[in-house]
Amino acid sequence: MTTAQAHPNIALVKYWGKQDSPGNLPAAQNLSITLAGLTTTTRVSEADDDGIWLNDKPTEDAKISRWLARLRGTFDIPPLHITSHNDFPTSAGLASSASGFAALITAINAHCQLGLNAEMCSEWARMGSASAARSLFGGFVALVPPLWQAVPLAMSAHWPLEVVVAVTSNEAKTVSSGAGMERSRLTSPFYKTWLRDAATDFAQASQAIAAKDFGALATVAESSCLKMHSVMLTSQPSLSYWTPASIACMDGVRSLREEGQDVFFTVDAGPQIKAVCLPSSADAVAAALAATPGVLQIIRSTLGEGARVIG
Ligand code: 2P0
Repeated sequence: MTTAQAHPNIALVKYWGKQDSPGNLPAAQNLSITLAGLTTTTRVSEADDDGIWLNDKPTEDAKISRWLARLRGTFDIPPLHITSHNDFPTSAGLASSASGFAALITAINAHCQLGLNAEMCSEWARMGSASAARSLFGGFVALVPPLWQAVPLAMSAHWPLEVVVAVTSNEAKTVSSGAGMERSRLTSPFYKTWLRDAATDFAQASQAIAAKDFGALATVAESSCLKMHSVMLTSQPSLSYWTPASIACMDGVRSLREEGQDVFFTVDAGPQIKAVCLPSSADAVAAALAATPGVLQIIRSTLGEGARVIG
């Protein structure tokens, strides 16, 4: 039996849309931070047949089954009993598929002695869920061409940012990210503009991280997030992920910033708000978001490490 852990990551320069080619490749480079405060723990052991338990419930997951079949096309892997547990809401815009595939390939790699290094694990994780490639690494992480294996940009200690997650719904999303991206690629009039801007956003964010320039990172990260949601909203049918509480939280973050706090927001394919801040602002940000009507739960996190075997 082998147990691995991985954390979700949140993109500060988002990707939304895939390349029209095999390998589950993002259409544009993207950049994330890994969150210590949310954890997926995955255990694999040999069994007579494959079986997957997600959060203690037996699960039929076509995505995981297809991915396992592909892995078995390259490696000799016996039937596996897989259990995976998230200590945070699953499939609700908190990147559980990212931590899930990162923990799974890390556990299988160790258990079945596949001999993959972290970059190769990242590539396999990406084939399960593109954002999962980034959860192999901690701190600040890039997912870039030509290899589309994640690349660590900086360790957490380089710039120990904090993240306050405001959970505004525990419902699983109705349209998967993959299906939503394809809808946007085919129907949003803003899709091409979105892809055109990605390289500039990526360069600006990388420079801001290297220079620890919070204001510059805030500007480019909020811009990337809002451009992605503009693409989502202008898809047909529209992909509208925000609740009234999400909008109230974004307004709250802007007000906090006007009051002098170092904070910006980012939002993924779900209604949760992630407020990224300097440690000196984290208490004020958490208090303000906790007091926002419609916020169900606050999760606070520092930046975390990459996927690893724990036993
Ligand atoms: C991101 N998201 O860059 C963007 C922003 C959500 C919004 O990557 O189809 O898990 O499983 O490969 O990569 C979520 O989508 O999609 C995602 P699949 P993925 O973090």
